[in-house]
Amino acid sequence: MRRQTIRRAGVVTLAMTGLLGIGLPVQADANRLASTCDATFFCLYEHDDYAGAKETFLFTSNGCVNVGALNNKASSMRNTTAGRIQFYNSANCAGSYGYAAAPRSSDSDLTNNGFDNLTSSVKRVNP
Ligand SMILES: [Ca+2]
Ligand SMILES: [Ca+2]
Repeated sequence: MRRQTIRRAGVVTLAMTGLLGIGLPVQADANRLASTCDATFFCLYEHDDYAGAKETFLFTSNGCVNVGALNNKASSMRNTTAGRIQFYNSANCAGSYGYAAAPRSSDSDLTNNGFDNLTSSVKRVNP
């Protein structure tokens, strides 16, 4: 767990260094938005380390949402919500969930949780 945290910190540092190298403020803003998950959102990413396409979910209450473009493609996630997010292999949160993200947590690689490229729906529940 500690090792993962350190690795994540390294990724953030690299991303910030990359932004410093960009001269145009507008472009830097766009990159920063693309690489983060704004507060109260839940975000799935196509690749490890929050790379590739991103799908953003806004949960206004607890409930289930089917994954769209990233169905069976999500490889990392950020949960900035106060809720726990459960990951399902099937649509409509059918069956039992295969992975759960704690409130305000992130995971740069879902492979070690056995849930890489499987997520088809997500459900927010009380932590
Ligand atoms: Ca993937
Ligand atoms: Ca699936």
